[in-house]
Amino acid sequence: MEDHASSNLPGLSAWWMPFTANREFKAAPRLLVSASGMYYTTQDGRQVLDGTAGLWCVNAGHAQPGIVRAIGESVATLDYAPSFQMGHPKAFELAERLVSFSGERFSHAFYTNSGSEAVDTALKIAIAWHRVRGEGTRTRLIGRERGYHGVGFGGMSVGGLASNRKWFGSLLAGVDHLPHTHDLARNAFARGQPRHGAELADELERIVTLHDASTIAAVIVEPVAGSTGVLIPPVGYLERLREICTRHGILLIFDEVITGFGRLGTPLATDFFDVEPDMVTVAKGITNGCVPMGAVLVKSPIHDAFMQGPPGAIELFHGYTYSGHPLACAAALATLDVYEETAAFANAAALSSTWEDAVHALRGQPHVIDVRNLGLIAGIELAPRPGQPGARGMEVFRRAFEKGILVRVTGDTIAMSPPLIIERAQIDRLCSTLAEVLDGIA
Ligand code: PXG
Repeated sequence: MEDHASSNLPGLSAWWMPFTANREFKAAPRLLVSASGMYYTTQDGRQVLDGTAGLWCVNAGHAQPGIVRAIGESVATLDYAPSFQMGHPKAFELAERLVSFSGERFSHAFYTNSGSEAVDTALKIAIAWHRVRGEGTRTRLIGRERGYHGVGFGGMSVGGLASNRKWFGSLLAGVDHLPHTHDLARNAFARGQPRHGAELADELERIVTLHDASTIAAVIVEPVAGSTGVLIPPVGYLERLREICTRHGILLIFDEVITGFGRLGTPLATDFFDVEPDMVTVAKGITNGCVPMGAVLVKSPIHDAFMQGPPGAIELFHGYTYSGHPLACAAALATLDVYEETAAFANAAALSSTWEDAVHALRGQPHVIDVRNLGLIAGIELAPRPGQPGARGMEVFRRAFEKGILVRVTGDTIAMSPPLIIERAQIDRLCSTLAEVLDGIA
């Protein structure tokens, strides 16, 4: 086999890598050079089983021919088209597809290029919506501790991960946070939704009392929190948030950047939980990770409230050069086709109990203090090494990669979210490799 490591390796210095320990990585790089189905191929020619769908995005598996073809055809036909006062057919076609994908729960789509942009867009729409309806005092945004909503100033501000916030100054004013729902004492090793914690949603009542509903625009939460290390909502929690928001005229936004497109075996988490927010943000799986794209799906009363002024007036002063990029729209349309043709969501739903059994079999392995799961998501929380939070998790990640599986690690929680086309034998391999790794580390 060709020695990739010594032949094609570019200089590693110039790229300042995101969310990466740059110096450590560059001393011992992990480079991926191709991908197909459930596997990555590394620079040194190894096959790595993808336990994370890239970064929660390649839900249909890698290099799906229909998507690859659509992308090639699209760029050769219409490389770029402006979306300000102009349009192209695929952007309209995709919006209609997304509306029907959502089961008509949402009536309109606004395009962005990432989850972060989708979140900032949704927050801006929420504030502007109250204003167009004459409730311009409603500007406060409520997020949640341990929430992750990307890295724009809006998303960072409503997010609840201290290390993503503390470096960047005063963030947005007028933001408050719900408590997170992680409760190992009551819920450790829960299968599916944990039983305890619905009452934590009542904290929203306290926040409303403190600030007054007339100052609050929106609440944003991830229905299942991913980046923080997989937190599954307690039974009844999301329902209660919905009820409190409705009672006080506050918009509820579900950030479905990781839960959208089949992760729970349904199109959206809103279908899984049957709790309807006013807006959802999506990204990642919308194009199977092939082309950057995000979107905000909104209910018709939100869209329609903006359509009141003179018809020649711009209704929303917001958008991106690449909103509705032809390449992204073509990729998304082909991705939706592939999800349908392969019955990917049904496969995820059918496998979720096998997945649950497999990951819960890791209970009892060294260092494991919790296992949590829903749909095709799992979090395996390890006890941290004393005085070294995250060190044990990082070692698991590195050793697992050496043994041919890709997992994600946040602090000391291992997160897995494989492509929805995963097979039983591959689930077994992910879990047995993890068990070996856990056995072998201090
Ligand atoms: N919202 C949520 C819920 C996310 O999970 C974003 C917004 C931001 O999306 P963009 O496209 O701007 O990155 C995300 C992103 C991880 C991991 O390991 C998760 C994300 C990104 C990178 C790593 O859990 N989620």
